[in-house]
Amino acid sequence: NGAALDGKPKSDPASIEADVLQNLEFTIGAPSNKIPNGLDDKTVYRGVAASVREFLIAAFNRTQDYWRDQDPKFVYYLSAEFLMGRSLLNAVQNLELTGPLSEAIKKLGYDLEDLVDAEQNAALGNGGLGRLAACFIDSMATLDLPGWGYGIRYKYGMFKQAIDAKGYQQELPDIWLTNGNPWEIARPEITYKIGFYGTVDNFKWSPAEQVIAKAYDNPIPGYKTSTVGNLRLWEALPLCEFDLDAFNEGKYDKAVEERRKAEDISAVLYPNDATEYGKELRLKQQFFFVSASIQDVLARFKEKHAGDWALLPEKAIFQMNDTHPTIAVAELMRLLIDQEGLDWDTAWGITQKTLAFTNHTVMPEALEKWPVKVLGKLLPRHLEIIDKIDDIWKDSLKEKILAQIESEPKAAPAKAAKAAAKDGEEEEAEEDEEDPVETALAKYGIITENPWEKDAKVINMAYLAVVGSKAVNGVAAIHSEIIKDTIFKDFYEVMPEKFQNKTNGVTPRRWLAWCNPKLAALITETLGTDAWINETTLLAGLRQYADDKAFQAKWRTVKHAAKEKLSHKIKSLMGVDLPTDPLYDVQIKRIHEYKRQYLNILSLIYRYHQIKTASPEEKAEMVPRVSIFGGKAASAYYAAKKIVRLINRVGAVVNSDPDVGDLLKIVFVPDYNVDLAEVLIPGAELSQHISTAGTEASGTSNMKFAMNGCLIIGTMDGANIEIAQETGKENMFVFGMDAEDVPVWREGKRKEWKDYDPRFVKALDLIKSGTFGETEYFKDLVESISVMNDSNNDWFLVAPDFTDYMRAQDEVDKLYADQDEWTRRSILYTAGSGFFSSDRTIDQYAKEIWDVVPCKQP
Ligand code: 26Q
Repeated sequence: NGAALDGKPKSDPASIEADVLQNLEFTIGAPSNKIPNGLDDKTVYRGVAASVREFLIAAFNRTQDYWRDQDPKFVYYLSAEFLMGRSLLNAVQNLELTGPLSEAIKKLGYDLEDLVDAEQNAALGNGGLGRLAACFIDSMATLDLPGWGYGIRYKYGMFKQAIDAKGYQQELPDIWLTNGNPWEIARPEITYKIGFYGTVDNFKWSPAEQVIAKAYDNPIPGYKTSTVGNLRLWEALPLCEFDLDAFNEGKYDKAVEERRKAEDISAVLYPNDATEYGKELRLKQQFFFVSASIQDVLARFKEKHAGDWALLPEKAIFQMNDTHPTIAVAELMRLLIDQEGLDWDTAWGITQKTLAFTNHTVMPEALEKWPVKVLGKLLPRHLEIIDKIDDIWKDSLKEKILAQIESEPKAAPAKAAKAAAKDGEEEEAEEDEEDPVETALAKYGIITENPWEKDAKVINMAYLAVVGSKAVNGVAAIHSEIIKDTIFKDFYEVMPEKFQNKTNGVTPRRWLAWCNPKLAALITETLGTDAWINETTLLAGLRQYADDKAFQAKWRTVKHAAKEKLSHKIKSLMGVDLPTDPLYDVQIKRIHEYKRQYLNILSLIYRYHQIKTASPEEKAEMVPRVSIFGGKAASAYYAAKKIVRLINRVGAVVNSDPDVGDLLKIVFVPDYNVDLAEVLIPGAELSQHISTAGTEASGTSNMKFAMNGCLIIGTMDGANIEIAQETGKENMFVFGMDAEDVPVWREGKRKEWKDYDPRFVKALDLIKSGTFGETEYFKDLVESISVMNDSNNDWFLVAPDFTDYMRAQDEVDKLYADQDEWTRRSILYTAGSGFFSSDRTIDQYAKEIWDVVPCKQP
């Protein structure tokens, strides 16, 4: 681009066109006789991406130079997952290059939209937590906050899902780097050594194995700012490329063995969004990226402030995204003590000011607990450190506990008095008896007995994170309350000041402005400004038009166009024709029992039965519906896989039944991912967020749907509650037990309950009697929600919530028949969604936890 004398490429269409041609020829190496007209979209995409990359890098370099020079406090977002999706359109829009770039591309004989579709989707995450990290770094850049994301450059991301002819989920590897990745900058000069295994002698760790972590930087452009942040991802490489001796001896396998072992660490994302514990490779991954990231930060800190470690908490804060990076507590301690020579107390004081922790789940089985044996073998020095943290932590509570025991004479009778009493006389006599203080302290233990295995201790990583952090937060108001009452109750009681809420948010750029350009244009036209893209609270200005019939008509036209786009997408992916007049009902998220896709499909089975038994008059009254599902089941999660199959089987039967016609269509979109979400969400009119109350920490797609004017049917769970507050609870189809009812039900009421809804029974009967085939296969799935059979069944309350769910669905149908009222509510959803911008979330993190302030180039 003849660039960059002033560090800024030229952005007029002609310069961009010339630059793309240049890149096609020299960066991509396309055959010159085929430039520009004889190339496929994939190749042209690469040429265009190479040009956009120049703009990104120019602004990236200026931002990073400025930050290096200004030396502000940085936040480092440590996350095992960043679910980025595609980058081209986002980069072009954020850099405000869309106009001239489209023109240049047109001149070359191509279309920007087609090129956007040629990009591979960067799926380095499972679902909500990974996508949240991606939204957060977008907002950090947009708010000019000095901050980097740190994670793993997985060679294979989230598996690709195919659905076979019988309706089974099939998992295929996600080979996303085959065409190269134009958005990353390899940094072969930035490497760190990461050790594993070995021994500890007098506090000195000698690892038996070492690998190299190599940095790749991914520039993250903000919107309406010149700030471009950074996502630094680590790749694992062998310390020694090649064992030449082994090679010379003819042992070729051995010669490459070390390479393979090292590369395994960053090879593949664990595709289970709940549990995968005890797997040493997973712990290796966690330590690998955490150690590289902290070493990197400390190295830069030392360059500026050699020796002045007390200053570290004023220059850096690490936000730990769930427990996945919580080995950071021990690693920061190790580096400060063993490498930098600090004493324990100084290091511990610094550590506790430099780390913060976000929890994303209350499901007990999803809380990471590492067997001491596994962690101690892989990271022996870290085990020592964790052990000492555990001791010191419990010691620090002793006085409090003693006081508590003394003040509750009934709870701990004679013993407490004795323990508090004078001398050692009794001690000997009592040797066999438990010390009441020790007993009371047990529940605070970071290292505890494994409830599932005798004599096998585990490290509770969430407890380690809570103790090592300056702040602990949940991700929605209700979730932040629940963690204080349940999993962290004891910790909350002794340090209430640490606990906070930070309700999640999503970037309004990707999730409204860029994915729904027609709606965005209508909003901008109506509000008279596009400032809402960064100031989403301005969306509230739409409220005054909610009753305006002319505006409603425009709103409907836009929604209809999005439904058409969605229908085309499904046609091209699955060959299925979807009519665009019915209500578009969407449930897209990971497949989980707690998310209750089962409840949705059961109600659809009953709907099918109703259609089959309806008179022509009754049929004429029915509200036609298209039901769309999408989501991946973890590969070893059998119940989830059966639900996927059930949805597909029901869809196959319903869609081919001539009695049904356009009254009901059920599709399961294979391989749900970020770029599909960008089409599904704008096209949806109703979305389902129907988790058992108290189980979904927040949910974030609910926010995306709300922004796009999609109504919600949902439980009072996670962020649904706050969305209802912002958009009007009367505008949401709320149903089901709430979080306080659920435990009461589980413990008592269910035992007497026999009031199955006859429609629920009918739906199950249809499965049992073979309407969808495979009765044997679906047998245990059916039994799992049959409360009567076993008091442990139906943990997620599908049966007792069914009746109220059906009531809410009836309301949906009724309201859809009144298009003006439906549209009015749709407008109110978008108008009320301003709070759910990740800019708001990140601003709160910055002010209330991180103490990081914007640093913008003049
Ligand atoms: C753990 C151990 C071993 C292997 C994998 C994992 C693992 C990986 C991913 C555990 C959990 C996850 C992802 C969890 C997740 O996505 N949680 C969601 O986070 C969202 C953002 O806060 C919330 O909105 C959702 O409610 C929550 O389910």
